[in-house]
Amino acid sequence: MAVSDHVNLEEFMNGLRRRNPGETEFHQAVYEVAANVFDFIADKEIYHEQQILRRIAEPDRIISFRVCWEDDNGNIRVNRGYRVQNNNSIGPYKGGLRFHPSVNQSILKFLAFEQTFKNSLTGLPMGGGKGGADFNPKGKSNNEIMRFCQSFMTELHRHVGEDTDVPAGDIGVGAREIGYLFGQWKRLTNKFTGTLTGKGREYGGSPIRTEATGYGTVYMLQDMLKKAGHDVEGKSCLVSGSGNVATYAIEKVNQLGGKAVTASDSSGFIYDPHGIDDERLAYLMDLKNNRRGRIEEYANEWGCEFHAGKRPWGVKADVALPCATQNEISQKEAQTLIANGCMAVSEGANMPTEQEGIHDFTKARVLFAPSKAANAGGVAISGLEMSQNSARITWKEEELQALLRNIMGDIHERCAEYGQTKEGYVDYVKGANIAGFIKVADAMIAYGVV
Ligand code: NDP
Ligand code: 2IT
Repeated sequence: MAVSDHVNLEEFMNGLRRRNPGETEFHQAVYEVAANVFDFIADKEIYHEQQILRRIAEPDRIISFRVCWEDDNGNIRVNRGYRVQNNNSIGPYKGGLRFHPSVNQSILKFLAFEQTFKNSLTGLPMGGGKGGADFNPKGKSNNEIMRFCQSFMTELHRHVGEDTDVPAGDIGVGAREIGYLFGQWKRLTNKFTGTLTGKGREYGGSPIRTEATGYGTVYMLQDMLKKAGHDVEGKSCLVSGSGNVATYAIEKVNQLGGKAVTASDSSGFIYDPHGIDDERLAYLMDLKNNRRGRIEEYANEWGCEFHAGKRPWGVKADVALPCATQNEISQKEAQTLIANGCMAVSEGANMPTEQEGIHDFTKARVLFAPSKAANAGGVAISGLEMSQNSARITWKEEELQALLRNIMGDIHERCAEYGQTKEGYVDYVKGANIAGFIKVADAMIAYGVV
């Protein structure tokens, strides 16, 4: 086929939209990658001929199943569970499970697609997958959570395994849920293998897996700032979310001498000009992890502002760290951040910035680390949890801390290599997409048509 006969980006996206009607998050995630990859492969015939991007954007398989469970009042409840196994060209499917009422096929397909590139960027042998359920953990008792997890795993166990597909946590799935899920997996299979990551330390979990995503997001920020001649020290940071990723991002900001002034949940955000220092962060972690409280309680405890129903992006600060969920920075909010002098954004959440917002950040030369690079530290330590489980050993915390720092440094370098522009600006979005793509694409070519 002559190069001029190739489908162009618009034709490719039209086909994708036609084949996946209504799946707007999935379209958005694929577009972000395709826009860069089409440029990169313009003169690389093999990637066109082999239809590589079209194949990566068609999940290997999607498993969808009913999850029945009984609530504390004896009512039968029904949810829908999923596992999207996107691509296993460079390793077993790997990616988290999300329990949230908004979960649907489009969201999990976008997350599994993104995960494929993210896992490639870590340099570890992991393919891309994601799963979850439209189950709402809020207000549920421990016993209800346990029964839900057991029912969910009763179906999922047929499709996962240490060399097949290795789930982990994501929104609504933390240490407690992983414990219940792993307990049921072990019971059903009569095996003790590293089939889930993010496990408790007593039963095969890796040191620093809990901290890794948030820490990694701030390491990425640190490396971007350093390359541009700046430092985290003294920088004010807007953080959204108050879960796993947000709280450990705040911890690392504090360690590096920065100051986090906001945190949020789905009910609103708190603005604490004093900074969420270690004492206040310990309170926030206890509030969220042990008491499962709302962010407003933080404002009452520390006498600061609570803005109900709002997101933090209108506050003036140097840096933004979105760590809650997808599409939580609109184009308008991106423009407000730019107008307020925000110099860097590192995405802890998956796809938190709308496409047009990313465009505006790039145009304004804001240092912008996209999620597939910035939050890859979590899955990287998951990959190392798999290694430790296979070898039946546990590495020391200091070793894992150093490995995480190195992996994030390598990711930054690879993104900078492929994202360097002639004007001297680093387009980290482009860099992450291309660096993540190449390894998966070349493995697929090696396998032939499968
Ligand atoms: P948690 O469940 O621990 O925390 C999620 C936080 O985000 C909560 O504060 C929650 O508020 C808020 N949130 C969730 N959904 C929404 C929404 N629709 N609107 C507003 N706020 C919302 O999840 P994580 O910290 O693990 O995950 C946060 C993000 O990071 C997600 O995008 C996830 O995919 C991504 N991520 C997570 C990794 C991990 O290792 N855990 C790894 C890489 C990425 P509320 O309690 O009110 O719902
Ligand atoms: O989005 C993600 O990278 C995660 N939720 C973590 C995945 C994992 O397997 O650790």
